[in-house]
Amino acid sequence: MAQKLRVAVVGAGRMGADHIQRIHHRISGAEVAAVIDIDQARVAESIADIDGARGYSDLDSALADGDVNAVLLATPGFLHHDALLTALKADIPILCEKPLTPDAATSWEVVQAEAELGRKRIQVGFMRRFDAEYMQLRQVIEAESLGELLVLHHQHRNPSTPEGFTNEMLINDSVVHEFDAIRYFTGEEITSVQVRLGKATRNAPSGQHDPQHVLLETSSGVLADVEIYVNAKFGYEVATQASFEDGIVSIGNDAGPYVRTAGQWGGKVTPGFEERFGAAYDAEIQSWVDAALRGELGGPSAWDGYATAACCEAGVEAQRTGEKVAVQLREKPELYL
Ligand code: ISE
Repeated sequence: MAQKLRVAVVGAGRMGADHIQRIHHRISGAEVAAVIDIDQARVAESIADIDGARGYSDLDSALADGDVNAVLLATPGFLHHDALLTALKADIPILCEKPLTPDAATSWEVVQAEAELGRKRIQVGFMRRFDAEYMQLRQVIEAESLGELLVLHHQHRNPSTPEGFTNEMLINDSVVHEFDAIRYFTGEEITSVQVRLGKATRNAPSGQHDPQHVLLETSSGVLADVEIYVNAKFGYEVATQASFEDGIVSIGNDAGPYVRTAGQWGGKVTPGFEERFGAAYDAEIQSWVDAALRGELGGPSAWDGYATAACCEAGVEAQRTGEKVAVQLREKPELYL
């Protein structure tokens, strides 16, 4: 393997631009070699301060030029499938922002293509696995230091939603993180999903029912619930409380300086996911780079992407029908065992 990853970043929007700056300024062992986006003005802006980085409008041309040995996909999920198959053909390390693809059938095609290649090349961008408190909670669960894990309560609150954020996206774009987090914490697959729609906020755009209450269970019977509330206005919050036989663990509560001034006391609310998970994104990308340079995978795999896509599919059906929907998973290929 090369000494450095020469990364082609596909998509120079909000996440792509963030990753470009991250790789350029904070990640060792990697540099931005190419940026690909149909919007050439955006490309030019994103590489303005990066010597040697080149702009393209499609991934094939960037790969054909031969200066690239890794791909980071930061386009919307519906564009991932074809780009993933192209990058797998090139047999180079891939970091794919979540979701792997927007549905289980196309995610399964990606898993099959990678299994055929016989090497794990795709890491999925579930950055929460690199958050310090997430890792600490997982350690408590694994070590059973508080006995068995019984129940997980997740709160996922966003201040507002971007234009075009549909009702299904509450599941596919937001709860998808919770599906992965529950699988990460428990080391188990999720077996069923139910969605309850209660009283809704007047602050949601039309077509969105917000908040929603998502109920899940895992293969050993751990119960989990998620409050997904994406127009919560006050700020950003992603928190979990875990109930064990011998104690309760809470993570994700706002921290930072506690200030008293002008007759008031308090601290600051986290504004968004970049601030909440900035350190986790750094750790995620560094882990991807370090592992890729060793020819390994540094985080969640294409199987994790497929399994969460299957949960999302069950979640959207549950949202529509109000029923408890079983998650359908195919047999795990040997590569991921
Ligand atoms: C967004 O795409 C993210 O990935 C954020 O982490 C999540 O909090 C938000 O709900 C999503 O829309």
